[in-house]
Amino acid sequence: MKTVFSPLHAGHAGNVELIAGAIVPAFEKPSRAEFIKARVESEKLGPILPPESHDLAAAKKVHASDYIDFLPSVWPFWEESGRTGSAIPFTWPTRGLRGDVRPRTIDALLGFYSFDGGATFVKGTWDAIKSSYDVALTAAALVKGGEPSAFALCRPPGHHAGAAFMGGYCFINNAAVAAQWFCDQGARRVSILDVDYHHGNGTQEIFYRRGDVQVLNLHADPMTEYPFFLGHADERGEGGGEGFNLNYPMPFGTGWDKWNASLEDACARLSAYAPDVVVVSLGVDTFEKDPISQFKLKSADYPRIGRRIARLALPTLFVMEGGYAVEEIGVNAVGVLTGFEDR
Ligand code: FKS
Ligand code: ZN
Repeated sequence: MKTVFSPLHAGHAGNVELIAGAIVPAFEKPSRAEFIKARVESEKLGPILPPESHDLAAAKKVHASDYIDFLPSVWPFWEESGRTGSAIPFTWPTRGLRGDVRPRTIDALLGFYSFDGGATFVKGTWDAIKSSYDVALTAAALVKGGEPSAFALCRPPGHHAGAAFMGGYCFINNAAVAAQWFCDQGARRVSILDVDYHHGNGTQEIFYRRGDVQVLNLHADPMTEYPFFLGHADERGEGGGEGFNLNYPMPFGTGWDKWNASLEDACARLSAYAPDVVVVSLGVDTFEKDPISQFKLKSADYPRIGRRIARLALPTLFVMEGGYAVEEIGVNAVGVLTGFEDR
């Protein structure tokens, strides 16, 4: 399997986050991607290719145009405003406030285009976002070109980013961009299988009213886990999308047997939908030693996930999302891919 990777992810570094009463270095950090890349190399998964540059038209098919234009403007605006440190959203137009009027200052705009304080900017952030987008589209083109599968080693991740908002370390929804791109290239149906520990709220929002993209999400129950406000089992799509969104919320402590039962059900639904291509939002924060998660998957379980996905016998694009046990993230993420290749 070919991997697409860009070193530009590394400029998105030194970010901080607010968690459990403390401001700490963000868990989503450059070494994550480097550990995965090192494992791709040591396992000889296949060649590692640089991305080709794409314009932002494909991003604007799933995201609002003004939102995409905002992202590269953040850092220059931040500096013009006399700021240093990192740009972090902190005020949101929740219930009772006006979310329909676009304000003017950088602090206001950061809140207007986000749902939490988890998507933060430093100088190199836009170039990293853009490289992650290019990685996803380049890997998608490999699959479209006839490769049975490809690995988009994206960083930053994407599945929390909605049509017009960032959050949870995510800016551009790489998996959604790729799925839409497959549609535009002639795919009649696309399935997105999101196995990250957290619900892919952005992906769900983007495709919620569409029947041409099936979205299957396996994740920790939002009653107790981030992103808290989406991802319940009764969210099944709307209008033409009715029945094409499926959520599998699971409790803290979920291990392989229970998680695998959800995977089996999701795979059966996926096969019944008979898509032309599958996009896997690949998070490995379901791992037992993940520092911010509460599932109990073991390293030996990841190849089993890959094997099950391979049995779908469909062209498959893997798009990297979360995973924070950095020592093991390479073993686990690449374990899915070697399992997929059954070796
Ligand atoms: C507040 C603590 C909340 C945010 C967890 C984000 C998880 C991101 C992810 C992704 F795949 F997008 F990377 N924790 N600062 O793993 O779902
Ligand atoms: Zn996650």
